[in-house]
Amino acid sequence: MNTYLDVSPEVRQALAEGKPVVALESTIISHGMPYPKNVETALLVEKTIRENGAVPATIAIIGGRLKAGLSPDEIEYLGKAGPKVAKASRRDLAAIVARGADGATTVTTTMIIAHMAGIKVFATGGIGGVHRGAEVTMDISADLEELGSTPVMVVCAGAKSILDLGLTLEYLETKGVPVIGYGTDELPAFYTRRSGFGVDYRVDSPEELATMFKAHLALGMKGGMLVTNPIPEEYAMDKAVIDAAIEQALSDAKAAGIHGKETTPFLLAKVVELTGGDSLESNIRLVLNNATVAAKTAVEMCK
Ligand code: PSU
Ligand code: MN
Repeated sequence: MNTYLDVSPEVRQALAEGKPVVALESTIISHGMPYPKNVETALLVEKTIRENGAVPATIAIIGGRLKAGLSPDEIEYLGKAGPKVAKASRRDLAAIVARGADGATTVTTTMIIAHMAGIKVFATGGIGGVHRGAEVTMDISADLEELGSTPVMVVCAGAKSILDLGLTLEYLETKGVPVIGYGTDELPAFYTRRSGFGVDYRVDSPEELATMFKAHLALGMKGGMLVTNPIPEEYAMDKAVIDAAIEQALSDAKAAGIHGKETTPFLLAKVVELTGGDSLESNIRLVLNNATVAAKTAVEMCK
């Protein structure tokens, strides 16, 4: 076990007994949603995972320790601190650990720490991807590289159209990452169920997902598998409303000269502000939906 890693007693015991565990990220808590909804959601996601038969392992860096499994107090601490906590991607890990600092883990670092701990399934909201205009800015999320190299299943609701979804799929293809539609042939666009882009394979049950991921691991594939699970119809947003908010957020980001690691948190916060909280409600619902599929798949993985 890595000397910088602390696996909580509950998660350690579940892993030792071959029981299902689902990893959860913490940037969605600190940078993805406002306080206190972020903390309420993080705790509700953990509860949903338990109700579906798995043990939740929320991942973060606290006091320089890589944590797999947080206490409710630690979740409250990260949620309250919000964007004051460093958003930790792959390049930040060594610095944060060496300085004994705190870090909120993105999809990238959550995959890294989950893999260190021996956790195979991870649930989140949306992944980072190729940003619109990346042919000029070269802004491509480290999440795509990590998906190309770390063998963890990531269950998400697709990607937001703050990104260029077509280029994101091209990048994943280059990296050899299978993109699976859960109950759909189309890549979901986070707030809406459809994007107009096809997925590689459609899978309709947690059993089938587990069988496919077991084959992926047994084949020694070095990267992950991306499962895209559409937001439930009743919580999906009106496409015109969300598209307008995203366009506005993108032009505000440009006007404010936002770049680098600030881009995604800025866009996420703007979209929530512009939609008067409707998008936050959709965001919460789709995360819970992903937690359910991930937990059921983790259960199947253990059979
Ligand atoms: N997209 C979302 N919600 C999020 C994120 C992305 O819809 O919370 C967060 C995740 O932690 C993701 C990170 O890994 O942003 C990607 O940031 P960047 O684009 O800077 O790589
Ligand atoms: Mn970026």
